[in-house]
Amino acid sequence: MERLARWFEEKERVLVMGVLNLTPDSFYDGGRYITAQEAVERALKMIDEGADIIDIGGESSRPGARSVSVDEELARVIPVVEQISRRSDAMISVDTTKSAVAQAAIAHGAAIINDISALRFDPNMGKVVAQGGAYLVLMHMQGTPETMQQDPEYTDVVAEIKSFLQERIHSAISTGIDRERLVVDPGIGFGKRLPHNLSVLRRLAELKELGVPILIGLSRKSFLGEILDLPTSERLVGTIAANAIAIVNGADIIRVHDVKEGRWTADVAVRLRCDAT
Ligand code: PT1
Repeated sequence: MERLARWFEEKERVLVMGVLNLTPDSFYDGGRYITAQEAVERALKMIDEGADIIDIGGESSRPGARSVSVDEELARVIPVVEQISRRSDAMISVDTTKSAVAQAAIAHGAAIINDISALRFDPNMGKVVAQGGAYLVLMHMQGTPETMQQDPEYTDVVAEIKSFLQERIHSAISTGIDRERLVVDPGIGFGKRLPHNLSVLRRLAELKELGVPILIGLSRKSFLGEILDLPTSERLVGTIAANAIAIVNGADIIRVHDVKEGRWTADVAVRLRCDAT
């Protein structure tokens, strides 16, 4: 819990969030269910490789993904949260839009709720996060995961994301969440075509004006596949290149599948910011 708090004092560090998917249909490492024990081992390895945060997801949000029931998501996520928090002091984040999952996760040791709907899908989410004293990631998405890639359109993508996030920050604060506990995320690949994703990464400085830390999740996403004409398994170098630029442009937290490479990218790129000492 203390580590994100320290971000506010010591800004010359980028946090690395390692992705732990508990879904059988993840876009990169999916394809089968992993057991709780395998998931915990994977998390401990990511922590050893330099992850500051483990982001645990029990429902896929990739384009076209199907939703899962509360009971199924609880059964996948909670045992893993509980065991990781028992065996490590890394921060635990839970990628969920459901307040029941968030509440149980916080009770079992999660410090961050990563809500890709930014409090829009479950009316109780704000209250649960406020009462639990957790951090909250507010992410931008046009549409829903099922429909978001059908025909995303913007007049000015960065201005629209910025005003959406500003409104969601005010909404979160009005439910009782401290401003100091908020993180924003422009939602790379969530209702955005290639030029939209590129504009966001080029113009991240405009989102810095919101005054809260910025999380970027671009690891192995399809915009890299479009540029490189390569499948997810071959997108690591593109991921590193784009994360380095995102960090130079102001990203504070990067969400990655490949933690060792993400850690090295972060530690070099943060030193190459114009205002680095
Ligand atoms: C993200 C994110 C997330 N991404 C946050 N949480 C995913 N805060 C899940 C593609 O275009 O960026 N930020 N949780 C994964 N979602 C996607 C979206 C995966 C798009 C792949 C694509 O390939």
